[in-house]
Amino acid sequence: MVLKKGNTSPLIDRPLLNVQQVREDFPVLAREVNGQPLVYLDNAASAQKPRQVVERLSRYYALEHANIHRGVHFLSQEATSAYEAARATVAKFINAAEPRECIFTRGTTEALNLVASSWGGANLQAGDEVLITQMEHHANIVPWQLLEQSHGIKLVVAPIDERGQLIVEEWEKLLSPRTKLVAFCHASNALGTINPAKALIKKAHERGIPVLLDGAQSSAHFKIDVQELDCDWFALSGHKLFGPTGIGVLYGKADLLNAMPPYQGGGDMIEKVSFSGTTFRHIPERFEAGTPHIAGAIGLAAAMDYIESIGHKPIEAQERDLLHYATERMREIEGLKIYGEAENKVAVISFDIPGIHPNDIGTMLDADGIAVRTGHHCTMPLWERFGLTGTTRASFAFYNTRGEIDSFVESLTKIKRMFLGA
Ligand code: 7TS
Repeated sequence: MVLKKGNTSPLIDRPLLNVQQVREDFPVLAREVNGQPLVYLDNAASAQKPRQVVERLSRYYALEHANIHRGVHFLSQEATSAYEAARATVAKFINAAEPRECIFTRGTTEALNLVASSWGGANLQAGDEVLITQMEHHANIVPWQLLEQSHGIKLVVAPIDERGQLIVEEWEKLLSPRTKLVAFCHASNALGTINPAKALIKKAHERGIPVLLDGAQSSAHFKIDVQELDCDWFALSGHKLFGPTGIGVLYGKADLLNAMPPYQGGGDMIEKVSFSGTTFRHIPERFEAGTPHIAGAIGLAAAMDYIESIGHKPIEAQERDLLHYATERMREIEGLKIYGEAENKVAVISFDIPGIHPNDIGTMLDADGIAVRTGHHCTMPLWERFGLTGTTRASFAFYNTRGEIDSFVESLTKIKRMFLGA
């Protein structure tokens, strides 16, 4: 997704996505909010759900539910098959070599914490360094800070430039013999920046350093191929992928995961338990203690099937068009400053209008039925870098339209006039 300044023309190679037809799959998009048609531009926080996902969840709960991996009866076996089929769908979606490399978690946050707690807890010692970037979500900062407290490790932060891009040379200089792990977001939730993951992973691997990729914002926008990326771990959240909340995935290379100690103890993850000691199962069960979010996993697979049925190429083309169009239209508003002008971006636009608080912008947009996020977007240190406390953020999905962007820009123009005159 290359954003070229000044290019608003429709892309010639744009594959057809019938947006109006796709919108029919999302009942919420037909709602009115505050007497206006809903314009949902908060997709980076959480995306809406198509009927196909809602109906799959409903069918599971209405007809197919039982606990998994433990019943000899029909329903338990049926639910187990559906849960394990969901794992296979996830593996295919991200091109994992094997389904067992995909661990179901509560979401990206739990996936990142799992690596920090299990792998980090076992492998990191005082003085070891974890290298992240300035654009990380709190979920890829705080787990490492907990290890600073418990293990005396050091969190090292690579800088970004004015346009919101990682300064790769500086990042590379920070790789040292003390660096034991590299972790970064594939795409930034606050700036939209897509990091050059494959190249960074290669550089880290040349030094024998494993890499954890936070895919919360990339996995909904473009095709993920964990084998091609060669990342050691990859985290994603179902709810950002048009799937249910409370479900996510930690992908990890099989040998690496099997060498990690359990993260939580309980049912399903054990081989044999006695009061004198317990042995643990291999992946994936090793990291799925207790009754998992069965419906969530099945719903996530339905969401991935839905995305595949539309196709990554049409989705990317539609989002690229929305990003170009929105960027150009927003630049018409004098004084509005966009934060995050990386050459390679997902369809996320953070902006500030000096003199108007983001919360006021968000509240006024809401009055016009337009949903955006305001504040720090869980990237407080990033905004410190830009001397701000937060921004307003519009984030797009393939079901958004140019017409919605026009309404958004019209509303912004009105808000600016009300607060600042002219
Ligand atoms: N990493 C990134 C890059 C994210 O954008 C988010 C959530 C997370 C991790 C955590 O994901 P979770 O599903 O476990 O919560 N980002 C946002 C956001 O931008 N607005 O709300 C949540």
